[in-house]
Amino acid sequence: MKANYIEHIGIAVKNIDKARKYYEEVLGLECYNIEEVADQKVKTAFFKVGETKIELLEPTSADSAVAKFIEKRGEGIHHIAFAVDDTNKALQHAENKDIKLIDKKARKGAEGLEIGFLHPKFTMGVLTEFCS
Ligand code: CMX
Repeated sequence: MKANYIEHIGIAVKNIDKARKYYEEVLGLECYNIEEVADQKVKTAFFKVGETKIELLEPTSADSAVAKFIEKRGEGIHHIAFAVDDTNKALQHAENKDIKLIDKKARKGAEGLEIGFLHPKFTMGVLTEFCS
């Protein structure tokens, strides 16, 4: 298993409409997709920066993982997602190395990707996502 590149960086924000102005007006990036991921209780906005994307995450419900994160830590970097060839194989590989999985199996995330998360307590505090 080898992570191919950073697919995206997830950033928790309170309000996408407000936050996107910084990415558009200061960094000159273009928002090419806004999508709600009902399963994760978030609204997402995507910007491309070279091969990598920035994913803004706004909670759509007070009990979403992102709402909890903002309440506890404030807005900021929420997770790093690595592109892998096969999310299920990458999850299995991590588990074999004693990393606790949040997702035992890949599931559908934004942009139709197969995604799976590793627990931040086992990855030096960085919530890590695999996607393929
Ligand atoms: N990065 C690093 N650490 C995090 C974290 C994050 N994003 N979110 C929570 N933690 C830490 C907490 O600070 C806490 O640490 P302490 O015990 O030292 O205080 C610990 O993990 C447990 O956190 P918690 O607040 O009690 O929250 P939960 O256990 O309920 O959930 C987590 C934490 C990571 C398991 C949960 O947020 C999760 O399942 N995340 C994966 C799904 C997700 O994040 N979806 C949103 C994005 C979806 C998308 O990109 O489409």
